[in-house]
Amino acid sequence: MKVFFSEDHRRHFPQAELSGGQFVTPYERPSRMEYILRRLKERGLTDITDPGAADMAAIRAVCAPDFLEFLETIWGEWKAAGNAGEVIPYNVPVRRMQQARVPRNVDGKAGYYCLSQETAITGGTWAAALSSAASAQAAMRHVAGGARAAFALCRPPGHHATADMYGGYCFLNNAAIVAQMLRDTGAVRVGVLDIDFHHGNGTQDIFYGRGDVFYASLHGAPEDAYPYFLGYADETGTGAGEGANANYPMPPGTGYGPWAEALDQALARLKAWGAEALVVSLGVDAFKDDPISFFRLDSPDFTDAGRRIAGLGLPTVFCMEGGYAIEAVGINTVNVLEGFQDA
Ligand code: Q9C
Ligand code: ZN
Repeated sequence: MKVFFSEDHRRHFPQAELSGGQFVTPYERPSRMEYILRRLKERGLTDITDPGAADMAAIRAVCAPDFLEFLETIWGEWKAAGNAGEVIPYNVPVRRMQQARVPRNVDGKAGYYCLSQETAITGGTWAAALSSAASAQAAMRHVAGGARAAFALCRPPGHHATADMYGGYCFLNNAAIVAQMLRDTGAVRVGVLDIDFHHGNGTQDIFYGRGDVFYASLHGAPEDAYPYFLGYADETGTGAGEGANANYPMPPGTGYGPWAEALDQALARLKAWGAEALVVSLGVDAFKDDPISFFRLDSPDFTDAGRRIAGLGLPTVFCMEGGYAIEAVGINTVNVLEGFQDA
């Protein structure tokens, strides 16, 4: 399987993540990529290509223009305003507060586009986010050109980002950008399968009212897990999208038995719906030792999951999402790819 990856991910490495009332070194850190690359090479997945520049038109097909301009310019404005640290807004629009008008003030503006304040923006964030989207796009083009599958080793991840908000370590929704590109190049029905531990609120939100992209997600139940405010089983889509959204929230301690049952159900839904191409939001934070998650998957379970996903028989673009047990993140990620390949 071909891999697409850009070293420009390194340009995003904030010092600060708000966690437990303190600033800590972010869980989502550049070394994650080193572990994955090392494992890819160990297992002979050595066909790794730099994606080159991002296709901006295909990003604009999903993201709001003002949000893209915000991501590109906020660092300069933040520094010009005399701020010493990284971009971290201190408030965001919440219940019954104005959500239609964008503030001029830099703190207000950053809060407006933020959905979760653990995620800091630095001088290199925009370039890194673009390079991540570019990897996803190159993987998509490879699959559109006839390959059975490709792996986009994306960093930063994407599935929490909406068309107009960043957060949860995400800035541009790579999986959504790829799904839209697949639609625009001929696939009538595109499935997105999200196996990251966290609910992909961004991907769900982007396609919630649409009947041409089916979003299915396995994740920690919102009562107990980030992003807390979306991801319930009764969120089934709206309007033309009614019936094209399927959530499988699961409680703390969930092991591979029930998780794999949910996976099979999600795959059956995608198949019955008639998906012609598949995007997989490939997070491996469902792993038992993940420091910020609560499922109990073991490394061999990821191989089995890859095998089951291959059973769908669809052209598949894998986009890297989360996974923070960095010693095991390479093994678990590559296990999914190998399970898929060997099926
Ligand atoms: N105290 C992805 O996996 N909450 N994002 C962290 C740490 C945010 C996860 C809490 C988790 C975001 C792509
Ligand atoms: Zn995650």
